[in-house]
Amino acid sequence: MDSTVSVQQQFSHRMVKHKPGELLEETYTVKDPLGSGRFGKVWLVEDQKTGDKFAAKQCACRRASQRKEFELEIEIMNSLDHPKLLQLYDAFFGKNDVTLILELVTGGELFDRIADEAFDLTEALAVKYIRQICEAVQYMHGNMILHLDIKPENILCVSPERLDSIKIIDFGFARKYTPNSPLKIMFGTPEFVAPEVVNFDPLGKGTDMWSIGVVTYVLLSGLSPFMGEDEQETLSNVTACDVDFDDDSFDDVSDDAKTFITKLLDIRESKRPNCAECLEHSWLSKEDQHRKSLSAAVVNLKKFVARRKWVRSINAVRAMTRLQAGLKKNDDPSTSK
Ligand code: PIT
Repeated sequence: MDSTVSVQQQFSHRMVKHKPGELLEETYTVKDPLGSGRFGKVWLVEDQKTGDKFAAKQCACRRASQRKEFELEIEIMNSLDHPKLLQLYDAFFGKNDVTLILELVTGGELFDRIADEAFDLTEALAVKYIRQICEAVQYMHGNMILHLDIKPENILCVSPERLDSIKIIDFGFARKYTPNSPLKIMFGTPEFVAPEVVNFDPLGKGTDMWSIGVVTYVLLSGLSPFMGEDEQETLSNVTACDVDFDDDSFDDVSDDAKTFITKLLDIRESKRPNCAECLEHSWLSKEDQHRKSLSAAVVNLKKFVARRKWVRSINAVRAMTRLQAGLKKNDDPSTSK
């Protein structure tokens, strides 16, 4: 079954080479803030010549190693041309910051929209979302790229009028994958990372599939399957693969959906279904079933979204403190490189 959701792309895919930071202000005018996250602030900007609107993500970036990370992100975005993956338009490297000019989407974060009062979440709609995520990730995996940070914050709605159409953002953790040279990295978001990330074992395509399983679980229940009292407990719940569907909010969720999630949350990376297998799974192939409203999930999702925002604001303060500490250190001639 093809995705029933087609979207227009704002511009056709471009190969972006970064330009000097001084050119940024000559080319774009900053309008309104669009949001913020781990990645820094995102602004609505306008091309001064054409009036075209874009999103601009700006990050403080002073070290050569941080610049390398952005070069990799640009290289990866240059190789990804898919309507469900946010496209890169332009990039500027300034003295102390990096700015990426990105495709503009205006619908905000998917989970924020679902937690809205009037939103009628059904399993049929969840199927539509998870299909789009699987199609996008299938394309990435086909190009031997792992996303490695699939989580609710990185799923945006295309526009307030098209809340059924989404795009995946943030390729800041994405990596090229070569089966014979094991990729071991320790990053990501505790609630959504796979056991092999926590255990520092080799990562693979299955690592993203685990995160899709967690996102599906949260989408259908509003509950976070591995959430503990603190980060340590969350990570040990992940490595124990300790997951159940006991909560009342699962009463309205189909067995088909639970089987789908269980297959993805397999402790063995290589045993998890890939995107093609997910798209063929009976839960994802019957979009027109399950029209019942998941009202318990929406109630829980409101709490989930509020808690995530709190965690993110704490992390933003921590990042700022680290940044300031780093700046102080750099000011000290005895420690600067
Ligand atoms: C938009 C609208 C919006 C946020 C974004 C884009 C953010 C995109 C983004 C892209 C990345 C990344 C982090 C954030 O690493 O509200 O059009 O590649």
